Amino acid sequence: MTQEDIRQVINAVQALDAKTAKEVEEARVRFLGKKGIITMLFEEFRNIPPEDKKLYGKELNMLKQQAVAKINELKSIAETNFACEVSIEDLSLPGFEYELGSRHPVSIVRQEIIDIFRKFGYDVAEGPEIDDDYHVFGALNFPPNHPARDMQDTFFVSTGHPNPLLLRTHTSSIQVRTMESRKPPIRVICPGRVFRNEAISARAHCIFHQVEGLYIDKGVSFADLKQSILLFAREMFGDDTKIRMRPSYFPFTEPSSEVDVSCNICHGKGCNVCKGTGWLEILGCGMVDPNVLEVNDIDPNVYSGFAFGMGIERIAMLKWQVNDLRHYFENDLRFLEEFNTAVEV
Ligand code: 2U9
Repeated sequence: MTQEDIRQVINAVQALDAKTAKEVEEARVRFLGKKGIITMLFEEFRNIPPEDKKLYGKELNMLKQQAVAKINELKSIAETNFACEVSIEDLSLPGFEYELGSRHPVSIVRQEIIDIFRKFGYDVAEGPEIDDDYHVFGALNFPPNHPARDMQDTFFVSTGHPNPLLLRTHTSSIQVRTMESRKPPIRVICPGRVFRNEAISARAHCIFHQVEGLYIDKGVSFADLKQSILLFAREMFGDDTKIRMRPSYFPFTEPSSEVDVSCNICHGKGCNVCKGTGWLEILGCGMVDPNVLEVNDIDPNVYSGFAFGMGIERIAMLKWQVNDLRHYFENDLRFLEEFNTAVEV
């Protein structure tokens, strides 16, 4: 290789002309490809005597930079030309495809739950994610030393005063705020993001989403609760769905119950998803504790009510048989694209 060889290649690069993307790619391969002219000159550089290496090295590097710049310039001109040609010369060609996003599975299930309860006459209410101890615990009959009020279970934003700020651990605080601003009858559904100080695993996360509901009126009974949950379960999981209620405990409801639906995969026979039981737990519920009504200025001798709460991720896991909660938070497109069919335009 001589300096004259390098100069000739520089001239050839400067004179390069390529109109289409294909021609540009051919030029790139000719000069910069694995066996391209410039690549070969770099190969020959190894045999240059040490005293000439500095001079040749500098010129070769400049040559490569010029070639890359030229190819990039030709490429962008070719792309612009192509776009102009297409729009001017052939209007019948199909348009460029836009990649449409899709709804997140949590949003899909959230909307399904809301739509069902809207049909039952419920309004939707939202509230702050950072709330105070009174709205999250105090007004809901949590005793002062309840473990949920501990730093290990709740993320506190401020401490050291009687009503500290914290990240809500459930959306019940929205129902409390609804009772402050409205008089019964109240029929409200409260979706939202909640926070609990939990180690992240396949079955638990420190952030998840809930939908809770509250119905208060004169003469609301446990039978109303049971029928409402049954109708919801049938709308959500199919007409032949059965429910069963197991006694439970929550500070804000008395009596309280956990609700299972019949497994819609094995129809009660027992499978992996229902762990052989034929039942899947979907929500908790109960009659609003009279203390809660009283604290919120509603006379428990006149009014009664029921409330329920469910985790959206849990329902979505059952619906699509997702076995790891973390998928919902990692934004991996391979997971999210599974829900592409649900796009509404
Ligand atoms: C008021 C009165 C009562 C809301 C309720 C549940 C039962 C419940 C859990 C389900 C799974 C939370 O996401 S989860 O971990 N919730 O079991 N929630 S009753 O009761 C209320 C709310 C507000 C004023």
